[in-house]
Amino acid sequence: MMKYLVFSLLFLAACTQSVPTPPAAVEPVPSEHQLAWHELEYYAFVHFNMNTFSDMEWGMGDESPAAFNPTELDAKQWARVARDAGMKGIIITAKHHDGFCLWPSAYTEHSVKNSPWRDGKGDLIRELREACDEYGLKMGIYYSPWDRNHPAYGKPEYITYMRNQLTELLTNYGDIFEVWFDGANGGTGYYGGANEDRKVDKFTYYDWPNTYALVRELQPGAVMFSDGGPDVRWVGNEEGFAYETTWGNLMRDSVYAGMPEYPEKYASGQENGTHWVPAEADVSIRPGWYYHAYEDHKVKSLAQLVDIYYNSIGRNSALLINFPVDRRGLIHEKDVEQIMKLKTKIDEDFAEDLALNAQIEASNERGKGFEIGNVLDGKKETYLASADGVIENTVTLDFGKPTRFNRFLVQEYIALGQRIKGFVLEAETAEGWKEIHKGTTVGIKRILRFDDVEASKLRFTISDAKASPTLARIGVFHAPKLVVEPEIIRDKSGQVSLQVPEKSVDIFYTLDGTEPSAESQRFENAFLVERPAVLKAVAIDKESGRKSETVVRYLDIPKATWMVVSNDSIAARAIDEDKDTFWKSANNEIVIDLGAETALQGFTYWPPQNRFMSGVISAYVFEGSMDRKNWKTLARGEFSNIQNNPIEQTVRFPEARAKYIRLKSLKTTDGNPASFAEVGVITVE
Ligand code: FUL
Repeated sequence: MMKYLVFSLLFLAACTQSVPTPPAAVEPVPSEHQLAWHELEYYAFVHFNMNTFSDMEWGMGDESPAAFNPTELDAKQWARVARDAGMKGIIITAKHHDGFCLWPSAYTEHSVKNSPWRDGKGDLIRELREACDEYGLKMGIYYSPWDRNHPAYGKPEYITYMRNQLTELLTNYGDIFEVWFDGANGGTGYYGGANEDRKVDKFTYYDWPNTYALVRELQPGAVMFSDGGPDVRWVGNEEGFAYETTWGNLMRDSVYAGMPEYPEKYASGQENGTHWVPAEADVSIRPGWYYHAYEDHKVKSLAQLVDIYYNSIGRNSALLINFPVDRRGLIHEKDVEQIMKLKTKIDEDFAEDLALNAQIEASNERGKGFEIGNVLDGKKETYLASADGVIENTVTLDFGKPTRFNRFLVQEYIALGQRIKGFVLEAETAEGWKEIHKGTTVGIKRILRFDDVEASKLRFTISDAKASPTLARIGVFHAPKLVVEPEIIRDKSGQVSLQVPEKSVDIFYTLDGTEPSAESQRFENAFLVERPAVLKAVAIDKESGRKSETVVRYLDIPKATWMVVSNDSIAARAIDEDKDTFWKSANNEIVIDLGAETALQGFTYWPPQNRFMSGVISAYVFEGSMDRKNWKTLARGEFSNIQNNPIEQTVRFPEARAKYIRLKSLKTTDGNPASFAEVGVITVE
């Protein structure tokens, strides 16, 4: 009897041992709707609204609804493009800062119902809903808390208005997957005719806890986005780049939308963050968020889009790429071409998973159900886990023969929390083991990009983690080479050179607007461009003949004779044709002697490009003079959204002649003296 009992106990112990339990969660963990959102990974933003017609980035709010009149609007075209590009949803700017509503809201006259579009009977949110349903996409809503049109903005009544509108949007248009709250808010505006500056306390004014509760009640499955979540956070820049170290966790209660120190302090998340608030990287396919015909040749190149992909999705972030839908109401042909090139390239890069042909083992396995095979089974709910207390784990892949690769993909099982905080990737080449990459975080997905390696074995070592680590997937790929377009560099005298990151290519260019090919002028040495011209250049791979995309740049007159009128020895940095150097002007202005009387049609301004720039001009006056005594105002206005998107600003005005020009700052984004990275002129129409 005793023997039988001991035997049964041992048997029981063996049984319980052979069915290990999952590792305990490491808090915080994603909620169910956040997990569903993580699956989307890649989706589209559409900026289309009043700004499309006023040619602005931030309308003042005084625009007439009569101006909103797309001629060929087709939401199905947007949905088709997004679906074909591999995107899973579309977020639409239902209302931007200027307050114009794309749906016939019952609470304002400032909407499509007073526009000529569809005779005032249109409802763009409804059209997009139908298009998304037809193409199997999810729909999201961008709603700007800031409203430069509404008379009550800044007062408590406006919060009621905002909630009424959210109720319309979140009740009448089916399931919404994401509600996007912009951090940019408060400032000058029309405000029903008051035309004044209205500051709000961004932390308290919107009573976010109750606004969030309303959204949650109306759309329980939706995630809410803002700088500080509550569900998804801003990545902290508008370039589409997450960070080497990116946590899903955030000290959420320390953050609010529009917080000035957010990008620097919080955007990459925190190891000890209290809530799960993963990153979303938002970026426009063109420099601006809204359509401007003058950016038709500035659509991002394939190389830029590929960088964005790897630096967002490959760094534990979702990716939201914006299409500035044009005045016809269509995604522009050029934008379609580029987004489809990205799709083709990414499909090529991940066409064959070499890990599937390898023998794979881990230095530690928790036991049955948590073995290494789970990282290759294509199922997201199975994963490798090590025993409790075992932090280090090394996964080795043996290809059995020298194998060429240049991408490594790894995923944690994030339902149990993000754990890994240190790893090393090594390969056994003909010269022995070699380190490829040493990193920190992994999260939902990490993709490492490196030069071709030929090796028979590959080793991924988790060296540090918050608790015994989990791995849901490992993949190894050999992506075909991407021939990158040349970079155009011009100096102050007008000399132009063309540079490429790789030596194994030839560069060809044209100056007459025609498409460059192997028959065009070959670039050997720097050349002078004296008159305004459109420069087009390509790189062609010597070995394969593969051609890069064409890079196009408009070059205006050289700055050879220009001088900044200032005693400061570094003032010339503002006209050195290098946007990476800048001059901070103590008196908030720059005066430039052009050296000769010049017929001007406009000017350009590059704000400083360093990471934590200061003195970025947001409101300006631009003047011209023949004698530096009598000045004439040629343009005056604001550079909207320049803080978040510090790109070149282009301002055109009716032709005027001047020998001297003066760009005066009326306001900088941080109140510091104005900085000028580069000032230029436009001399042709
Ligand atoms: C920013 C806004 O100010 C821009 O206009 C744009 O909507 C971008 C996505 O967010 O904060």
